[in-house]
Amino acid sequence: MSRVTVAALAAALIAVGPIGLTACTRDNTHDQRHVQTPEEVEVPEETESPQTDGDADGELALTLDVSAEEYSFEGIPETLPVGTTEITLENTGTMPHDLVLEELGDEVVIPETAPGEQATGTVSLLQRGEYTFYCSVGDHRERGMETTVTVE
Ligand SMILES: [Cu+2]
Repeated sequence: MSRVTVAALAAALIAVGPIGLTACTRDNTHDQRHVQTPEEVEVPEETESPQTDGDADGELALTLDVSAEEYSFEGIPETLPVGTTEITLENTGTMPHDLVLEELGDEVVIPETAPGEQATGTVSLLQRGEYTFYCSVGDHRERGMETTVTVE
């Protein structure tokens, strides 16, 4: 082996060395980023999960058939269970009627339904207490189309 060959090999090794170290450093940096990213994503996912599996799309607690005429509702019981209740409103009167829940911001449970028609809607009563259903058409509520129920 001549001195020239040894010197060339040494130069080649020195030249390769830094490249190899640089490659390793870059890999480590990438590895750390890959490890951190899933952890940062998993935390919010775990906190969101309990919020999405509530009673929103759960099973119905009760199914009710209610009729409306001038000026009263029939078929709304004095008590309702906590949970989601499906209500089918049949308008047996001669004027349009709807069914609105005063609590929850006057939520429309059943939109205005014409005489002889029926419609179905759901209402989620997730807290115990007193709730008032009424008809928001004209002065129907003042004329007696309201019913208070207790959710328990
Ligand atoms: Cu009405």
